[in-house]
Amino acid sequence: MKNKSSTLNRRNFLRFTAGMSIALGLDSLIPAYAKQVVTANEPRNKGKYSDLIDLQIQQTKLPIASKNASTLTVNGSIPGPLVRLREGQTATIQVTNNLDEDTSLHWHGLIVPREMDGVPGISYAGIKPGETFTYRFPVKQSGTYWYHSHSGLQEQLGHYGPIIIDPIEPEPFEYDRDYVVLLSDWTFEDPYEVLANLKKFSPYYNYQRPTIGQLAKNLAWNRMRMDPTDIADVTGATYTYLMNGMASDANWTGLFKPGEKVRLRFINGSAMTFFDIRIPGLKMTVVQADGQNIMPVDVDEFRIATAETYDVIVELQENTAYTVFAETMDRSGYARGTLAPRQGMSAAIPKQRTRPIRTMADMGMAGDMSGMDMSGNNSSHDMSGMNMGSNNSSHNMSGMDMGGNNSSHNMSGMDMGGNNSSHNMSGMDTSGSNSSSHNMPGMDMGGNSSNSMSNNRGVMHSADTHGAGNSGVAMMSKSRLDEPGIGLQNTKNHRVLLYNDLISLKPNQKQRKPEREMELHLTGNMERYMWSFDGKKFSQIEEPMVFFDGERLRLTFVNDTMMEHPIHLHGMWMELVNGSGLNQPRKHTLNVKPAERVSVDVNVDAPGYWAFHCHLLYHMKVGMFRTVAVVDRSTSTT
Ligand SMILES: [Cu+2]
Repeated sequence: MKNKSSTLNRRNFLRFTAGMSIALGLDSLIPAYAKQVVTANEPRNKGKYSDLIDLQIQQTKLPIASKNASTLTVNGSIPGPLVRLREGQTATIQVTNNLDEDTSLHWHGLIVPREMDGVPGISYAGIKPGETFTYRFPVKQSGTYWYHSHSGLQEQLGHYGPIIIDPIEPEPFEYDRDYVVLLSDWTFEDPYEVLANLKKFSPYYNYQRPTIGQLAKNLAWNRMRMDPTDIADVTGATYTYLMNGMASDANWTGLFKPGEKVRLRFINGSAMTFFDIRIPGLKMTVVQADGQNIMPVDVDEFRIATAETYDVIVELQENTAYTVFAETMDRSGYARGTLAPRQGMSAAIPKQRTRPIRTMADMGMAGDMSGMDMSGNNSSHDMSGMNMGSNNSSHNMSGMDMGGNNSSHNMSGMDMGGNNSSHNMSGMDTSGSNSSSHNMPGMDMGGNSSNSMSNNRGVMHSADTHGAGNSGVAMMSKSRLDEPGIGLQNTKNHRVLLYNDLISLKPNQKQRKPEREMELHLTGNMERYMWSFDGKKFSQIEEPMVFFDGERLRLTFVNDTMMEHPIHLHGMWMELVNGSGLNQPRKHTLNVKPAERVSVDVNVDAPGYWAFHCHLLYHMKVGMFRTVAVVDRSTSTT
């Protein structure tokens, strides 16, 4: 059984001997949804649910982008097989470890008993070589989810796959067929080598950055440990981006009949990559986020953070092919597939857009100053009330070069620590941001509460900047739920999904005012490739974060860093506080933008220990991770 597929050159096999695989009996190795040409997911009709699902974790040699890859698979394919469950059933899933190291399997987004959550060291001891672990849990929800290893860097090697849970109640939308579209990133490098490269030199994979020489000359940038081209830590320089396990030239294709509605279940199963998804020529109606029904939103594009899922419905009227285009946030690559009425058709692949550049708002500069009138006739930007924190010297932005390649864009007149009231920023490159709509909304200049410019006041960072594990601290954080995210601003006549668009279809019965609030800072030192919470890596933490059983807890995340972090809480839902009243959407993974302040409410109802972490694999690995202990308040000593 082990390595059964090692001699199967999967993609070439498919490409050159299409159709023969069935005759040879090898077809069963490839999950139906991940075949090169698909007519629909495995059936969603009743009675098709296995009583026992068998998953084999094994080393497998597969071709990826026509090259041989040493992968770590579930049942011999990347992604692994579709785990299809039905709400209300009890799932029984056997996972066998055929590796010579420990493994594990976590059900991402599923609310399961703590000992079934699959996190080594927290839920259980992991699965030893040669062992089989049997997961058994009641299925209490429905929607699109995924599973992956929670051991080391195994996930990067292919240890992941999709989950669909069919609901008991009929769904509030209709479609004729559905497809899983699982996006991931593959590297031919050893993942530990990737991590070592990042630790040695964090911009290792940022081939688009300004040269070292340019940066070295610019001492201010060095002091700030910032680089405006830091969009992704790991890029197309090493990654091949996959759609259902296929590189773009293999062109995963989902078939449809003109006139049909097709549901696409997008899953971001990547280790480190944010994708921007569009299907030129089609509107997408987003109907679920993280497996939860939302009020339908028609969009042209949406960003999917690592570990999120979005379900969309598209209506295909024309007898023509459409490209499913998943461009990476840093524009260094893309995954691509096709929806077509017939096999072998394809549509144009869109031109890749230019790489975005971090803005003042991403750096937590006073509000978003990109909209400031830079024309020189405005001398009233008095920032004398701003508290820049205790480590003033690192926030000196003189000589700051926004473009990285244009020395005339500097802010040499800016003195953030002093009382200078004439901060002339003329010449500042606003990186193409809209110059009229962002005029410093509600900026709170040092705690003056009489400021009522808007309901989205920035909040200054306190003097405690969390030590050496946190550098280049965002001084001002604010809500960014109404922003589509970097690189997606100013898209005219092109609607991009916002977190503010996510409104739960049904009101939440258990919603009430939170009794307690915890503020947690997402912190990092990019230069040393340190990522943490409140400045402390997991290895520096002795006590878990304590949640009290039965409480409703507001968690407020403040991102002190210039990178996005998709934050994942195990065992309990996070309800996004986005102004939708009783219809706050439930999220298992929340993308927190640079310098963003965002809150979620949690009904704490799952006693025991749970993982809580950034879902960027290397961020988690180096320490952006915590254990949450849900304890009885009366027995707690804290
Ligand atoms: Cu992170």
